Amino acid sequence: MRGGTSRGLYIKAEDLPTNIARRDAVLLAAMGSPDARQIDGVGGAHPLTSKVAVLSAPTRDDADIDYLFLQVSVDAATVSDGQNCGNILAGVGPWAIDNGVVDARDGLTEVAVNMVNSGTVAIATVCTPGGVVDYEGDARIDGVPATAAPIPLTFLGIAGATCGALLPTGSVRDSVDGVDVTCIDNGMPVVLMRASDLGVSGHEAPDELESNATLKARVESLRCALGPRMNLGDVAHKTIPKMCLVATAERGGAVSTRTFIPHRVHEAIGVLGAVSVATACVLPGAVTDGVAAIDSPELIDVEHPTGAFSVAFELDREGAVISAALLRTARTLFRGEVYVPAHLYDDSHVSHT
Ligand code: NQM
Repeated sequence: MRGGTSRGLYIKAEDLPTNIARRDAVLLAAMGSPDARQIDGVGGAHPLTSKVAVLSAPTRDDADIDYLFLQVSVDAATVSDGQNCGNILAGVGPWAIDNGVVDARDGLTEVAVNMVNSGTVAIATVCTPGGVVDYEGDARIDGVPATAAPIPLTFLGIAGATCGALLPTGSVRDSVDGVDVTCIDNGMPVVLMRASDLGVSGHEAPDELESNATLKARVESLRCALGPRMNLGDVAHKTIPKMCLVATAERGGAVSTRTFIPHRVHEAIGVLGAVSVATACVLPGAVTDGVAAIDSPELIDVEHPTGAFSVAFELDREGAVISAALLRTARTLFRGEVYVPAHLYDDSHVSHT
């Protein structure tokens, strides 16, 4: 399925080996990793198209389905459950209904998804006229050419979901290696830095930033220094924290972003990544102060290389974020079986219906 601006395999947990090492070997083979082109698998040769949703019956009373997100590396033999993915999440509601896990109503159906990676619940609202998922519609999200049915997502209680605190270093702004940063986790651990502090405008195209070896090395060195301070331990081989360069908005939004995820630069921005960035924008003292233009703290437009991402907040009286809502779309692309070498899997294949 395409989920938001990402694409991945949606697999029933029961169709995968229970042993984690075997499961990971099967997923690496299914995607064709490690290989920069993923030529021997179904991965799309980019972190945004090398993703897996593992789906199973809910393990908590307030959820309809469990969703474990796995990031399959493209050019390394690693599979990580260390982060969430709000884009792939967008496909989980429709998948749950299409696969009989959730009964649809006539009109709109709310699906409560337990995001196993963080132990938090997201609510997805799926268009279900006549009790059937409707993927067609007029909703447009930047980074996806076609329109589709809207899938609003609402996140509650995601502050510190991974790092244990919204501001895991205990401070809204830190200085590391001469660079001011804001480390924040409102659903995704993100380090915000002003692009100008790193010698770039923050308006460059992703491939231009990716080919800047000096910048990449600097960003990675800051990331590895900050990982332990964000309660993430040694992050050298982890996909978090994400590293986000912020600059003044170019198209009337609140702020412009370029996000290292962490080795490639996102063509857009991750869902929970955008929620974390938008949250920093409404925090006095963050590195976005003087960079972000905030018309209303309840609606923050986070610009990215292919458009903008609107995050709507419910705030308490003190201005603290209670919940975040945003719009995604999703589409089923293919339903079938993906084959892996027989020695990896008892019956030589893994099905993903
Ligand atoms: O932040 C990419 C994506 C993501 C993650 C990444 C995401 C999120 O665009 O919730 O969606 O940052 O690795 O799919």
